[in-house]
Order: sequence, then structure tokens, then C-alpha cells
Amino acid sequence: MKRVLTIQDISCLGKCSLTIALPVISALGSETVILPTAVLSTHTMFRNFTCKDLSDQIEPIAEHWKSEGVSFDAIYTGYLGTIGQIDQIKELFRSFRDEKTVIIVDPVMADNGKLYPAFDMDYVRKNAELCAEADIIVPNITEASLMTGMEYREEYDEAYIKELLAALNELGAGVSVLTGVSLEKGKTGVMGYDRATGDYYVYQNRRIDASYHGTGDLFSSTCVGEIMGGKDWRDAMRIAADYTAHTIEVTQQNPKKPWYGVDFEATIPELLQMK
Ligand code: PXL
Repeated sequence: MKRVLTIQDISCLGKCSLTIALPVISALGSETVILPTAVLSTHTMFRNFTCKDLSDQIEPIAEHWKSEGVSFDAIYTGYLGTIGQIDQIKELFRSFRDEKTVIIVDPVMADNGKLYPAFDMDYVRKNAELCAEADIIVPNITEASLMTGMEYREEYDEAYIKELLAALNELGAGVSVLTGVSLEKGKTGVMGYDRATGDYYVYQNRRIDASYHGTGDLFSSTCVGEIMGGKDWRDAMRIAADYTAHTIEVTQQNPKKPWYGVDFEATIPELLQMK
């Protein structure tokens, strides 16, 4: 069985980061080891959330794993807390990376043209450094424009996305995938660029007019689980895009849906059938 390490916060209530990554990657058949970077009462879209930083636990936990001879088939990072933590994680990559380890970085820090409340441009630059270490990165357009210094646009064409992918490629990752890319009216999806082959990959499916928290984490976690299941990165992105869109639709139909996240628990059985 493949073993994945995922490093992100625990938002105790909120359906995002580790509370999505752990069930989704496990359901897709990989052992999922977690390294929580912080414990929050909820994600940061609630008011008055509590937050306990766990930076001082990262090194002792990693050292213990080293002493146990643990290795990972993938290391997947999502929402992190501080610049110092990103340095610790770069060190952890160096310590645990071997020839089989796939490193997937989702530089979670912004959406819809805006940084999340906790972050600033120094944090953005540090995330760009983390992306340089990755085999696969999956930023959204906002995160990509911040990290590359390119203008953020809500209206764009394929030429702009290709330019953004070329700028992302300069950061140094093996495969750069932009999420939330709409190339046609009524559609949305992903576009990726593979440094090794110079190939682009575009996948568009229906666009649903609703935005829910945690859907980026659902997309990335699904990609990680599918890649560990043996899928090529392009197939993994396609399945993850379909699964995320389907889950948003199912959530919309639930009159009792919580406002803070999607009903991915209801759609996991269908994810396991997707090919
Ligand atoms: O879904 C991304 C995410 C993860 N973790 C925390 C967040 C967010 C987005 O706002 O606040 C704590």
C-alpha cells in the first residue's frame, strides 16, 4: 500500500485541509499519515476562531519518524501557517525525499483575487520557494498571479493562462497545474504544463455557479489519492475536477447543507467508481 504524508492544519469544524485530505486519500486506498501544522477551532472564514500553532512539533515528529525508518510515496502540503513553517517543511522534504517520493504542493493562500486574512506578500514569496521543490503544484489563478507577479485577471483567454503557466514553470516545479480555469462560457476546469515533455493539458467540465469552502482541498486530495492509485497526473486532474464539480452539485441539492463546506462524505462512494 502507498503511504502519503499530508502536511496542513486541522480546522476542527469546517470541512477543509486535513479533515478532507485524510478521509479522501484513505478512501482512495493509501495509508495517510498526517502532520498537523496548527489546530484551529474552525477554518478562517468563521469569526473568532481559535488557533494553536504547532510549529514546535514538526521537528520532533519528523525526527521520530526518521528513527523509525519511515518513508513516504508522496508528500502533499496544503494550507500552512507561517513563513518559518515553510522553511521547516522544505527541510522535511530534504530529509524524507527519495527516488520514489512525489511531492505535491498546493500553495493555499488566496482566492478570487485576494489573499486569505492571515497572509502577506512575504508569505507568498516563501510559498513560491516551496513550489520550486515540488514535482506537481496546483495553485489557483490568484495564487499563481501572486507568486509570479503577473497581473490577476477575471476575464482572460488561453494565451493568458499559457503565459501564467510559463511563469509558474519558472518557479521550478515539474508539473504546474492551474485550477479554476474557465476557457469557455459555462465551463471550468484545469490547465497544466509538464516541464519534461513541454506538453499542455486542458480539461474543462461544467461550471456550477456556487463557491464553497474546501473545494480546492477536495480537488488536491483527490489528485494525490488518484496519483497514488497509479493514475497519470492528467487523468488524476480530470477525475478530481469531475468529482469536485459533482460534489458541489450534490451539496447544492441538500436543503440542510452547512454554509461552510461541501458534502463530500455523500459522494465518496461515487469517487471510488470514477475512471
Ligand atoms: O481550504 C483552505 C483552508 C484551509 N485551512 C484553513 C483555512 C482555509 C481557507 O480559508 O482557513 C484554516
